[in-house]
Amino acid sequence: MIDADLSRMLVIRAFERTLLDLYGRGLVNGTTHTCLGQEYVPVAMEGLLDPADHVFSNHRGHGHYLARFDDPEGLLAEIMGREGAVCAGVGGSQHIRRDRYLSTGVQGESLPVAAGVALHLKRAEPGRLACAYIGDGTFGEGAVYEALNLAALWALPLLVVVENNGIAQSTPTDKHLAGTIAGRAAAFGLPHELVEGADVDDIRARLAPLVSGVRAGRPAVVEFVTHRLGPHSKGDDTRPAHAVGVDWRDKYASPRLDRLEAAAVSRIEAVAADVIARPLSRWEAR
Ligand SMILES: Cc1ncc(C[n+]2csc(CCOP(=O)(O)OP(=O)(O)O)c2C)c(N)n1
Repeated sequence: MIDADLSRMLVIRAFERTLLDLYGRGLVNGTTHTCLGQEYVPVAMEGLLDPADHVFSNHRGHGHYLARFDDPEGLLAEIMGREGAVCAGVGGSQHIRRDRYLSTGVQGESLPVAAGVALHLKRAEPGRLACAYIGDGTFGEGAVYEALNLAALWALPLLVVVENNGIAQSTPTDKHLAGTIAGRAAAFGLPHELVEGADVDDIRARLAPLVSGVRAGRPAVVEFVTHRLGPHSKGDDTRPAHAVGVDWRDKYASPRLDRLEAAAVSRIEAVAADVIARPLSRWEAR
């Protein structure tokens, strides 16, 4: 039986690897930020969200989109400027809008917007929430604190998901962030949950009460301690080679792989790769 979460994670990973390959071959313009190694975060979170909740994504958002929508073809078309693009090709990698999903490449831009949407939800659709993904480096933006302040003050249904991958572009977290993310949440009286494991079921079980609290007007910060296996964008990584490998067997990124037979994993991986390869070969054939 195919594990839906695992196959979703592997589709995201295949998508990101394909993109890096396409860039390497000069087939994609602009820039892109892949979430290799962080796939489990949005896959776990989507299991706690409702399609009527709002999701605000950032520059590293392909996984956030693909965990919400089963649409690798639409996203690939968007990035490559092909027919079927989810935003008619004007958004590209970082600026996607679809239903209640919105991403931005501008760090810190989304949190005040998410707080505003959370205020609307509180008034018009109680029980719904706004979930915003940010990286550790985005705590360098003042708008983040304005949003946290109002979220706490007005008891907004705002869930802030921090993907703390230990680095912001090329600056390690301990070189850009004084104190801790927990301390910053505490300064506003917000609950903070630290997630260090990568097991999707465990994560959901652990965060379910917190997410219910957010729906009831208790905003919260969830901090995932995660690892970016790929470069910041395309080839710009100053970390040692072992820190940036893209081997899917990395246990930290995909603990579920351990529980499956190698052959079953290969089958799921092949299906995931095929999902990405099919539109590409169709476009190439034209
Ligand atoms: C306002 C703003 N300043 C600078 C940038 C350039 N930039 C893009 S990503 C990035 C680092 C972001 O680090 P972090 O928030 O930790 O997220 P990660 O890339 O690790 O996922 C920077 C400086 C930007 N996109 N927006």
